Amino acid sequence: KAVKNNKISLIGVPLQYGADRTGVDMGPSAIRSSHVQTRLEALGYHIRDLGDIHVNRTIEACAAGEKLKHLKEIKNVNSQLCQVVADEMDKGQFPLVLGGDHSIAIGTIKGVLQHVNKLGVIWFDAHTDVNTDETTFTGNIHGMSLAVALGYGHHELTSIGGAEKTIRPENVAIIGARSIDPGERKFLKEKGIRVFTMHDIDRNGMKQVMEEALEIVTNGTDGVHLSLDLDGMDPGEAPGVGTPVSGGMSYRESHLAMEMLYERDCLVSAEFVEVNPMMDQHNKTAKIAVELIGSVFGERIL
Ligand code: B3U
Ligand code: MN
Ligand code: MN
Repeated sequence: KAVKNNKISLIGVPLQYGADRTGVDMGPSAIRSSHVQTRLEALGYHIRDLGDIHVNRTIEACAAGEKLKHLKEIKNVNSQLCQVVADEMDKGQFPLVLGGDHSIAIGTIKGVLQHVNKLGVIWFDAHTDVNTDETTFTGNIHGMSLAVALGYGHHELTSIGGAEKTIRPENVAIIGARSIDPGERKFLKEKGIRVFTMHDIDRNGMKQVMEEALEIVTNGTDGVHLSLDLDGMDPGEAPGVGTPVSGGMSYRESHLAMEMLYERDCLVSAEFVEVNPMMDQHNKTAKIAVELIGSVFGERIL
């Protein structure tokens, strides 16, 4: 088995505050209803479903107010998530986190970093999520989570799980980007983060892009985390996302990326985020999420 660990813990995070938009909080139930557990069991994995992390839904927690919207509750949820992910890895479980908006990558990655010192990250997304409190136009924390994992941004976020626990820019590969803010452009350039844009995928094909990306995330690391934002895919195929951007990765390209990740045998954790059933057609996007989960855990056509 190429994902050596055959014990998976499912962790739902019904968080929407990072996207400041309703619907994405229903992502975990949409993915569960699309039979993620039986699909993984059919591949020979043992699944422990931990249920959902508690998200406070009172008016106070919902109040946006400050520049970073819903900072307090997002910090609270991510701190819990960090602890749960670390605890599961302690028990030898593979954490598979179901979002929820992409701000949950903060808690997932910080949790994994309690175990894996040098962690590579594949960030599959239409966006690059490297805004900080200083560069953000929207105040939405889901556009900041990769920067936080690298150690940049608001102290309330970078301090989760310990400010010293960070990933390194040279071991990050962003795949599928096509919507990058000016401040993010500057950040990516300054830190030397490798971005495989849709242009690169069009020009060189997903096979070459993944070969290069896998080299970056495995070089000198002890494991790789997959952070997959469903809006990386083309909204024609995966319409159930909060911030669709046209011109995304196709169904086949996305599966190829997952299959190549499985073959490389490097994953230690994964998360599938931004599934928004309220924007979806017949739960199509949650179903695609489950199919991609199948591929990254070893499902093959033949
Ligand atoms: N970069 C923009 C837009 C955005 C980021 N992530 C999503 N949308 N899903 C921002 O708000 O930071
Ligand atoms: Mn994202
Ligand atoms: Mn995105």
